[in-house]
Amino acid sequence: MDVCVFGAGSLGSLVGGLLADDHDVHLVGREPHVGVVREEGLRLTGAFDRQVYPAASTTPPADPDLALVTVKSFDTPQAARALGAVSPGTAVSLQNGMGNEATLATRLDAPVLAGTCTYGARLSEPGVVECTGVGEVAVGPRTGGHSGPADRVGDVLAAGLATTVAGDMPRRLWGKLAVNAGINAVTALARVPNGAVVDGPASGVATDAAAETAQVAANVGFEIDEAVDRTREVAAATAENTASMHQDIRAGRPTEIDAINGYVVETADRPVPVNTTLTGLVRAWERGQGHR
Ligand code: KPL
Repeated sequence: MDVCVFGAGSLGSLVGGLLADDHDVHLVGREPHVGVVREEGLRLTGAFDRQVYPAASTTPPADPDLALVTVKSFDTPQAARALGAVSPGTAVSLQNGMGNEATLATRLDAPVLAGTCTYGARLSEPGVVECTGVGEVAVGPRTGGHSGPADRVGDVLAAGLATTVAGDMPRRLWGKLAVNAGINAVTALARVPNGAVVDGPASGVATDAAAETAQVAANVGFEIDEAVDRTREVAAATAENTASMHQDIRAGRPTEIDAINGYVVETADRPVPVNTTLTGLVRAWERGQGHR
C-alpha cells in the first residue's frame, strides 16, 4: 500500500517509520530532515532501534492509497490544499485538536477518517526520531460508526502500530482534547515536563481544564466522565515528556492553542475560566513572538 505521511515532523516520522517495513511509505516534511531521510534513511531510537528507508520529500506524491495527516492543526488548511491536488484514496487525521477532519474534507473527495495517536515522539536531529512512549492509534469514521475504509486503514496501521478501529471517534476526540487541554498549555506556560501535572502546584489547573472540557463535551452530547483521571494517567505515563505545546514554545513556534483550549472556550455555552485563562496567556505569548 502507498502511504503518504503529510507532516513528517516527530510524530509523523515515527508513524511512517514504523510502517515502512510493510508499506511503501513516503514522508512529506521539511528540509533538512527529509533530505537526510532520502540520503541515509530514517533512524528510530528510544523504544525502537531500527533503520528504515521511506521515500521523503517536501511535496506529496501523486495518488497515494492513504494519506496520514500529522501537521500541526493550524497547518491543516494548507495540508487540505496540497492533498486535494494529489487525490489520496483515503485520508486520516492523526492530529491534536478539533475540526481537522472537517477542514480536510473541504478539499478531498476521498473518505476522511478521524484518528488519535498517543505515541510519544521527538525529532532528536534530522533523520533521527526517538520514540518516547509506545501508545496506541485509534481510527474510525469521523462521525462515528464503522466503514470499509476504516477497517482497511486499521489493517494497514496494524502492521507497525498498536491499532484499534473505533466506532466512537467523536467521543474519543473529545477525550483526547480534554487530556491535551489539561496538559499542553499548563506544562508549556510553566515550562515543566508532563509529570508535573500529576500532583503539585500545576495539577489543579490541569485537572480543572480537563473537567471544564468534559462539561463542554457533555453539553454537545459526549460523555467523557473519565477525563480527569485519564489526564492524570497520561501525564504519569508520559511524565518525562515535553508536551508538544511546550516544545513549540521552547522553539519559539506558533502553538495549537486555538484547536485545543481555544476550541473549548469557543464551544462552551457557559464560563470556562481555566481554559479562557490558559488560552489568553498562550495567545499573549504568541503575540509577543509576532505570531498573531
Ligand atoms: O498529545 C500530547 C502532546 O504533547 O501533544 C500529550 C498527550 C500531552 C503527550 O505529551
